[in-house]
Amino acid sequence: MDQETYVPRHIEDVEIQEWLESLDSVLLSSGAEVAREIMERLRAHATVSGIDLPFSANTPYANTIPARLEPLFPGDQQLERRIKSLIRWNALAMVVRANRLEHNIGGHISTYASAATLYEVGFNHFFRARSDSFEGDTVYFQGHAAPGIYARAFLEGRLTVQQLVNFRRELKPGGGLSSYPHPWLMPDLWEFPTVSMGLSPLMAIYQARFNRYLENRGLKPATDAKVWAFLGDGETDEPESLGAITLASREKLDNLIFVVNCNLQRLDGPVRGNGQIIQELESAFRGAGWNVIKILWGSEWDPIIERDTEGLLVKRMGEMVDGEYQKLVVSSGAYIRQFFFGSDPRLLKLVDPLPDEALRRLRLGGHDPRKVYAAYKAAFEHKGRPTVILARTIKGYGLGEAGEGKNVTHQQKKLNEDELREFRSRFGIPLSDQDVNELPFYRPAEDSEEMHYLKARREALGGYIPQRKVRSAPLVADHDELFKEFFEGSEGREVSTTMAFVGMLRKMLKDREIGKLVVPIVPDEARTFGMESLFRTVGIYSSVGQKYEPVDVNTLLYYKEAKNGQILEEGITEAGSMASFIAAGSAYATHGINTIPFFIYYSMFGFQRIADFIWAAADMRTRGFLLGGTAGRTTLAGEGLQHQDGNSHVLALPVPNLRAYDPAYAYEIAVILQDGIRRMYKDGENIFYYITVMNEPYAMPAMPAGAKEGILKGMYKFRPAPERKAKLRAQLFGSGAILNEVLRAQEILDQKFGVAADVWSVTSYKNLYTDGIEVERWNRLHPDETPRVPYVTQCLDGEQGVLVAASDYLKVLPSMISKWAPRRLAALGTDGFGRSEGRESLRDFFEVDSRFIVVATLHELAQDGLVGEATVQNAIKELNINPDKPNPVTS
Ligand SMILES: Cc1ncc(C[n+]2csc(CCOP(=O)(O)OP(=O)(O)O)c2C)c(N)n1
Ligand SMILES: [Mg+2]
Repeated sequence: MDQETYVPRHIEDVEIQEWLESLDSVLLSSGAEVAREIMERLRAHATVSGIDLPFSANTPYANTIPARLEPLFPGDQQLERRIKSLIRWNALAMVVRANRLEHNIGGHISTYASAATLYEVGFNHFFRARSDSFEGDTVYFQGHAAPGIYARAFLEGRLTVQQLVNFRRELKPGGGLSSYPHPWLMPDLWEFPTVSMGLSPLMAIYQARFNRYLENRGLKPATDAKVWAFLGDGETDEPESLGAITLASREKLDNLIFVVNCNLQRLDGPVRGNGQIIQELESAFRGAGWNVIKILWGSEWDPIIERDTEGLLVKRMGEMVDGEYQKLVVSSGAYIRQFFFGSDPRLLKLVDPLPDEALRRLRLGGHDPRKVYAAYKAAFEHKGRPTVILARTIKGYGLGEAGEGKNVTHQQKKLNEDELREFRSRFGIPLSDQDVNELPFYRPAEDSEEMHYLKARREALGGYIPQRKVRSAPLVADHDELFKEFFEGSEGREVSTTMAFVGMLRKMLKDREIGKLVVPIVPDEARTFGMESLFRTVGIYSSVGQKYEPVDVNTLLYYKEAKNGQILEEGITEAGSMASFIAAGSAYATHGINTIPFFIYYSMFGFQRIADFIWAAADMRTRGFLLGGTAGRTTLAGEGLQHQDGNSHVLALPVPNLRAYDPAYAYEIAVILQDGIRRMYKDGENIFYYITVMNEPYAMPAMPAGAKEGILKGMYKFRPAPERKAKLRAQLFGSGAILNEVLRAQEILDQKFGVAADVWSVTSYKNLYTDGIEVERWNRLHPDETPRVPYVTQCLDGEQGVLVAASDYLKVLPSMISKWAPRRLAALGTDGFGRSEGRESLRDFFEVDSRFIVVATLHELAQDGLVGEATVQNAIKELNINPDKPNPVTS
């Protein structure tokens, strides 16, 4: 057919009517599924017939669940409202009181005020607690809504008045409450730190996926437990928030529910003043394959919407930008009538019967428990896809003049007496005008209807949440046998520490006790680290197994995906891998399973890129091992400025419960791993590990006797000077692959310059530093007791000679321990941008090779007047060093 021959014509109303009626009749006789199938077929038919249908991931600006399909609300709405009102009050009182007691202590009222119904419907009907017989639902609470969660825990009898009074003043006698969810600070209550926005949505996705991983690997039974993540609409601007949503749909995570509190505002103002954040999010999530449920309008709108047979109202709703919607929130009923409905006389007619005040009271969907319940139920029952609920609310709901819908509302934390009274009356809090200004926390009598109801609901759902508990039993074995072989050295065979680590990993995977608990995590770098043999032996986790014959099926190490595969091959996402690490490393609490994650990645893309996740992991008491692969600014050759890592050991310093090691030899790694497993999984310490591993091959020596303690503490003497009677003496410190340069320097110094140098392996500057500051602190606070001695000082006591340290990281690492050394310490390191070069050139460029170590040693001796300057001068010449070479720090 030639389309050109058609003359465009007006579509007759009856024609449209016929189509609509036939769809209605299908819907009535055969249901939504059949109707959908017909629509899909029609769409396909239209496409093959050459009709160009516009793509739209959006549905109209209307509730996804129409009123007629709403389930019955199973609770007592009146009672639930009274309970919710008390929680609202206590949350508000807590923040306002804290700010009266301590000016500017902060806290948030308006976030919870907008989200109260979203949480309360969850607490009363959906969130199931963890118990011995059921793993429970996992809930990520929006960080800034914490006051509401505390206020509920107070009603539940789980927090005291004292604690509420001390909100944000945790150090006061009797204890207080942390500003936001922090398991480190409140380990019995909070499970997940959520306040750095964007982290929790991504963590929730990987948590839901990890739950499936545990099921598919037979580590826990399959259940219908859900992961709920509550986020702000402004929060979705963080790239992490939406960054992994396709993983959730790809993995068919119908155990995952996002609830986005769409109050259309963030901190400064509207999220999308000139657009519609809800529609934007809908298309992003639908496009990614999620089930999207919008709850935009409350029940009061239903009869109006029903009267609108022409669809004009939905059209008008879809035209308004969020800035206009926000304006309606702060406007009178008359304004709403004129501005919103007044755009079309037919719309005005729809609200004719309603007085202005009723127009002001038209609730939004997110404040209507019936709508919220309907959405949660649909999300709970949805199969095959994750669900996101986009709930429209008002920021600062109920604050009235004090901030409802206003741009300043996010920061409102002080209400005057009138505003408090208004809030009290609005929510029917039984407090007199006099009392209200004192901001008492209100808890109904134990035998009141409210308390009975509240407790009965939680009992029915298995107990209280949030609640954090260590659920796993400690490991029992000591794993001596497992690690023994690595203490023995490679007998001259050249291997890298990465290879050595992979060897240990392979062995751990076979261990009777920990084998099944090991979770190797890798972001598309397994081949780089020589881990591909594990593909075949333990398999790559895939929730669908392997639907294809891998291209390399005929090889020994083929790419094997399996439903019970053990490796989490995450693809190129350090953030996602870290989220898996967190899920696996906190399963000892979440699931009572001691999974031991080993997340190995390109070291430069760790702390540098995902430090905030690492900080959250620390807060969460996550256990496990982070392995920075291809580490060392000069050890990773060729890759240049963006890849060569001389930073991560400095960036690891701030994380208090992280133990960071830069080991040189296989036995050092073995000692650290064995001890780490013991400390974390047997003794239950809340620490985790960062270990750098390199790709430079060299012979691995056997462990010197008595080295274990020093390896773990941070330094030990690896090779004493060959000639101990020499007059010129030095103590040299090396770490990681640079230790070999130090050993070469030791030889040159001995043979060419008559300097006897002892060589120390410094496995952890962080440990030495932590020990030093702790000893200093103790001595400062205990002046009357025998002073303690830092470990560095103990080690160097009586050791003679000048001190020179070299590492593949910034010079600040050795420098920060120099104050506990008996003398000056010269530090060589790799400050500056990397270069694309070979190892030798890089070590020359950064001045950390054996020649520079020799020169630094001689220079130190010259400073002490033990050799002449000419000796240094000669050495520079003899070792072929260009003294006017570019400065690596600034070039
Ligand atoms: C990564 C990060 N950046 C900035 C902040 C500071 N901050 C706290 S709340 C907020 C606005 C939140 O808006 P939204 O996500 O819409 O939450 P609402 O309070 O509106 O529910 C900002 C910018 C933060 N907590 N985390
Ligand atoms: Mg918001």
